[in-house]
Amino acid sequence: MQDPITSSLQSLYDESLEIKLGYRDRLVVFSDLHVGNRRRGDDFLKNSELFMAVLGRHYFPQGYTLLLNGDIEELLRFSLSEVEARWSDLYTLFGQFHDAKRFYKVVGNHDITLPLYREYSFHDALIDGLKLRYKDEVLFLFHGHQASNFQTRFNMLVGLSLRYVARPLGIKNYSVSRSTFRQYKTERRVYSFSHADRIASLIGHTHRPLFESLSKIDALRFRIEQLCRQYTTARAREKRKLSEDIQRHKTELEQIYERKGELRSPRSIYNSKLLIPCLFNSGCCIGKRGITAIELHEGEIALVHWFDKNLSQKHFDLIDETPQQLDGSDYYKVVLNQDSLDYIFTRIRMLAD
Ligand SMILES: [Mn+2]
Repeated sequence: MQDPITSSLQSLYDESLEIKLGYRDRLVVFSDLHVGNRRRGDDFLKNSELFMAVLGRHYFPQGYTLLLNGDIEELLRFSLSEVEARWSDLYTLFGQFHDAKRFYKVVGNHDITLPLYREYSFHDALIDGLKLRYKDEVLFLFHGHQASNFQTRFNMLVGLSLRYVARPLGIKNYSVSRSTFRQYKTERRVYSFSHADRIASLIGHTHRPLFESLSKIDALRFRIEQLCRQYTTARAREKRKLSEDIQRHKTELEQIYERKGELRSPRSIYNSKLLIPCLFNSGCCIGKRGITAIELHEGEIALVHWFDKNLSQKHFDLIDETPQQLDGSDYYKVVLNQDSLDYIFTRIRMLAD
């Protein structure tokens, strides 16, 4: 007997559109823009120039399909007409992808009313979820609020309090989805569902980037362990570099704990003995240090971070890659993590019980 949340995830999966993802197809996934009225209090404002440059000067000319994975318009705090009027430049960019038939827009809990607006420019692009078939495997994309009972049941109440209490007081988006405990519960449910169905899921909603089911804390711990293992068998001259890498990752991990407080820091989401790499999260576009996204191209999946050099010198690259500059601008991209889809699906098949 399935619990109500698992069965609602299953029907969402069954009812979602399925398309093929070929080796040559390129897809970029962003979620959680929370676009408002372009004034102080609009969470999107700070990264908006960066976001529009990245779409217009990188992903569009590079032939990417754009998938917006929910909570794009902040309709719990602003009206759609206000958002559309203030952000015509952003809508023009979306329109380029839409006209090129390279556009999907998944509905989230903060823009859940979009399908009611028949005159909405991208009405025909709205979906609840999307199944990407890569060879015989499926990568399932949806916003993620479906896995959180609090959100689904009390969305209207949250809307009222955000619009009538938070907005006049100038309180920014304090979405319940970001409370550590709810984040963790949502992630764990999607993880179990994906694990049981032998699929990989890609969500947003919690604003916490995940790659192969690992949060940044988990990924750092994992990496430190791997490096320590390598150290024991490394040659003398490699040992120095390894030891430096271990120290650097340790410092980074300690900084996260200091910032978040050890007890409050998100726990690992997997309770099985083996980690199944079946859960991905593109993060969000309203972060202090820039925006994160998931890219799919040439059979690979990558978690990337775009940032403005003037605002964020520090970029947390786990694979020591040199940042890629966006044609002469102050905007840079680092690949936080990357892996082949074949390898990910092989592990899902082999490791899931
Ligand atoms: Mn959400």
